[in-house]
Amino acid sequence: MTVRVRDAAGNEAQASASITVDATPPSISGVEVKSIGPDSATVTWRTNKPSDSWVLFGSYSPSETRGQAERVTTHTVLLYGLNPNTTYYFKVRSADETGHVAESATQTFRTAQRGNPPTGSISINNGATYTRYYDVQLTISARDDYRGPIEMRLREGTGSWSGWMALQTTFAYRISPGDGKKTVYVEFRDMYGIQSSTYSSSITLDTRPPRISNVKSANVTANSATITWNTDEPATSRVEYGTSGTSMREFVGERSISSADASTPSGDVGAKAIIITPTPSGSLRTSHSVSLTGLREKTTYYYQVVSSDAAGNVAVMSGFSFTTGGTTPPPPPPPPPTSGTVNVNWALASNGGKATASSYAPATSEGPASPPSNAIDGNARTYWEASKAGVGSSIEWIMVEFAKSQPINYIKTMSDVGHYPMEMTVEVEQDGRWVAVGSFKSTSEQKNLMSRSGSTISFEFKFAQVVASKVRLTIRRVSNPTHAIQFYEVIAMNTGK
Ligand SMILES: [Ca+2]
Ligand SMILES: [Ca+2]
Ligand SMILES: [Ca+2]
Repeated sequence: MTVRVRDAAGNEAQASASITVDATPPSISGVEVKSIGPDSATVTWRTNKPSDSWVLFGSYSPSETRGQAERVTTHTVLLYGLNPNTTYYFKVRSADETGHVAESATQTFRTAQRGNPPTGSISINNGATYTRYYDVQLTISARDDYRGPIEMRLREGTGSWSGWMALQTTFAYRISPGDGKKTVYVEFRDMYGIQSSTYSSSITLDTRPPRISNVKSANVTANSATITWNTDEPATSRVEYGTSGTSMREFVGERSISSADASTPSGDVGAKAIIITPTPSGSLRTSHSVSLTGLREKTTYYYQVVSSDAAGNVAVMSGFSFTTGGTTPPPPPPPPPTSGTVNVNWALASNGGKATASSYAPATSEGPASPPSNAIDGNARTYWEASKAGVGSSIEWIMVEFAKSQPINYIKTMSDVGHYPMEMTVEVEQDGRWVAVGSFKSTSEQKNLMSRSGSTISFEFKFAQVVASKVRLTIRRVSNPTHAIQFYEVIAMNTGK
């Protein structure tokens, strides 16, 4: 293009310039809809020259607009906030720098269904039945029909839910203290907030070792012996023995768990938590019988019994021995009570005795209650046990009331080796007043009254005959301060001597 000018005087000037005139709009090709989800989709297309990127869309007609003004030839526009399972109408629009606009034909796409809730699973300690630690390991899995992040939340028992957190397939979890069954629940939700049903797994927390009682050796021959004992819950059977009281290197019975494991603590062991407890290899029972064979004749063997419950809590009771070669005949049984007024146990319930006590251990998952009536039922395996361990600053007592006043000169108690009194007063009631007929406060006083048979500790009090209707035993200290006082039987009679 050229411009020529002339003024009134006839002077002429000339100027030239050139411009490019683009009269054609961009050409749109390759319109595609990708990544169609329940609430979003991506629209892409190409243009033959740099142009801006706009998508007009709506569920009835293209009414909303999304895009960007930047001029490109490859266009990508994300549509979000869409409704699931809905048909959308859309067209794409691109304008070049001179404002020439191109538009595609109107097309449709349909968003995905919102889908189903996640499904999943949970297990505690790989499905173990028992644990002795508060710290456990959860194994969690979850699946969803949409490939978005899954969240989870946790709850124990009737507690409250945790906050939602990202799915973690291995999760260190702390169950609440207190022995018993613990159930952990998990729920999941997908990225659309659709919540799963509740899944759960349970494990039984057991932090208390078995209680061993009634340890006896029997059938001792020149080269064999049988050791029997009881536990108050199903437990393993193992006898460790040797010819020295300090080195019992031989054993018979359970192989996996020995007395060396008895010192491992239970419950809260903090950073040292051993998540998975060892499993006993042998079967679990409450009545134990282990035979020792291949023994040397006329030899004293020392032994201890070891029992582990299913959770791996180990109890050891030691201090026993026997001598092979038939040199240890069993002690003669005590004479049976005779009729009349001599050698009749007036404390016995079947003779009208009634027992009351300061307290007694309630029933637990480990065993039945230990009411004072157990101490006068004539059964040397049932026992009264106070509810508090070690007695402490208070005292524990058991009182037996006879059916009527009786002459007595002898009182005997029987306890388990871990549960016998270290300080005890024995009183009888005469004319409404309590009168002491025996007591011990120190081990030297105790020694004269005490005898032992297997794991049973007995105390015998002999005194000048009195006529009484009640007997009271007051205990101030227990042999094992972490145990409660226990009496298998209380006997009160007139020996006639
Ligand atoms: Ca889903
Ligand atoms: Ca236990
Ligand atoms: Ca009893």
